[in-house]
Amino acid sequence: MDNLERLDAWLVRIIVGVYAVLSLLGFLAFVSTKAVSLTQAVAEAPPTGLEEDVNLALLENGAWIEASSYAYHYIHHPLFVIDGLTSPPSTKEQWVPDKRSDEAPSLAVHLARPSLIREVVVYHDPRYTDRSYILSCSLGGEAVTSVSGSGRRDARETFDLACESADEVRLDFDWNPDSSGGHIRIYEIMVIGR
Ligand SMILES: [Ca+2]
Repeated sequence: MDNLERLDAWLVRIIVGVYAVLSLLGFLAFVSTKAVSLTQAVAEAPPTGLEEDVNLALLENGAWIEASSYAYHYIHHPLFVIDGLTSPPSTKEQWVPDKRSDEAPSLAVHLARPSLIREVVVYHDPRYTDRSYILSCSLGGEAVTSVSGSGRRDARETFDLACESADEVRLDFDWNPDSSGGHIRIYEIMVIGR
């Protein structure tokens, strides 16, 4: 009987030990994951020869997103920046990079076709103030024009970013995620052109 009890005790120890090791491995896999996001175009490009400027950075205008990361456990997906809502009903609906894993956050809005860009508008969550970024437009992956974030704390930042032909607008951040200002929270990016 004693031998049987000892065997049971060892079995319990082995099962608990294996469970603990698997839990630790699962936890390490979770915290080391970097949620890169690459979306697909779900709409057609606007026609060429438009008579008026439009917001080209919209899901419904064929735009798509490439983000270095997002805070996936809080569901701050980058698609929120091209959904057309600049003041959404929930603060969930903003892009936030993943502080745990992303040392150099970037967000690219790919346009459905090369376009004339006159202006870019960035809508920040005004509760947070990080503006340490370079905003650029590119064609075929080559930067055409770049400007720096204003450093002001306005919720709405406007850039006269004249690009004759570009198919991408991107923000590259230089951040310290542990600083008091190290919060990147963006509701929307508008790319005005035709
Ligand atoms: Ca939005």
